[in-house]
Amino acid sequence: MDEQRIYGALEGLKKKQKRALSRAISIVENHEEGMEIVLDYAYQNMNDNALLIGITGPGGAGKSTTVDKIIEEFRKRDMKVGVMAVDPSSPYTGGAFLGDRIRMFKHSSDDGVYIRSFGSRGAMGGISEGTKNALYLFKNYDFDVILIESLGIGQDETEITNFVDVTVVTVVPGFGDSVQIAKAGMQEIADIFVINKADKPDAQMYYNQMKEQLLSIPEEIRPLILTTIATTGKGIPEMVDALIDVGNRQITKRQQKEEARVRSEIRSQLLDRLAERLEGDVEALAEDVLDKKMTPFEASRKIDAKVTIG
Ligand SMILES: Nc1nc2c(ncn2[C@@H]2O[C@H](COP(=O)(O)OP(=O)(O)O)[C@@H](O)[C@H]2O)c(=O)[nH]1
Ligand SMILES: [Mg+2]
Repeated sequence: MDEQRIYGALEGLKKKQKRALSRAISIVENHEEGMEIVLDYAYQNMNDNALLIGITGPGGAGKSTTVDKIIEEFRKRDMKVGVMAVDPSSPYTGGAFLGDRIRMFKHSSDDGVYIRSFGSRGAMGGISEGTKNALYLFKNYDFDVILIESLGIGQDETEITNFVDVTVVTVVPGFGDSVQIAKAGMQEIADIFVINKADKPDAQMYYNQMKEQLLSIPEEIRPLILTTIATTGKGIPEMVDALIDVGNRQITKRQQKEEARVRSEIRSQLLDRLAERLEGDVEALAEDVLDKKMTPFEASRKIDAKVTIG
């Protein structure tokens, strides 16, 4: 274990140095030796100060453009912003699309903004293990807002709602019809629908359709619908007002969300560990199953028995 690297990162986290945050995220993302030390520390020391906002929706809807503009708006209000950009198609080593790179560069001289890009590494949409862990690291800092941009158009993203206070679903005029949106379960996860690209001619019609569709949802839990033109910034101050407003109301749900999260968190960590530890047995017995010496059921019972004995 590179102790210098691990303890250096911890020291830097304590001092809230951004460089240390980048390093700690790399340690965790790359499963470097000593990552448990970093994660245990981060979990024990995280604070609950930041408003957590998830922005999800289909690729090309304008999520990154919106994030860029809401960073500026939060900065005008003197709020510090951390951004996690999660995109399965972006390269895994902290890389980013060219557009994201330019956006990140733009804010790189601002000490009140930290942006990090994540590939979601095998996870289907939603957020991966590495990203969840990185969120604990972000929560060691003094951000007033943490934004998580993730790619998604359906059930896979329901998970994100348990990690954030406010879930925004960004769509564009013409994206699916309202029935498709309902089918994808987006109404259940969205606290706010943002119809971006409101400069498109069919935007008003789309807005009306969506409004109509959402009428079937009881008013207390009905998602807001906002319209934006992210490229020009139209609607962005109103969107930030809504994020803060809805966010402050939803903070009361944190306890409930944590209860849902902790169990699935332990479970997924455990399954990862077991899968890693038992990979050799799976490989070995797979050969036996292929050679018809045993059924897959016997193979799993055999491995199960081994785990039980410890
Ligand atoms: N016409 C129009 N184009 C937009 C708007 N917002 C974003 N775009 C463009 O849509 C494309 C995809 O934007 P991006 O933010 O990368 O989408 P993401 O994949 O959801 O993050 C880019 O070419 C943007 O310039 C908008 O409000 N109107
Ligand atoms: Mg994007």
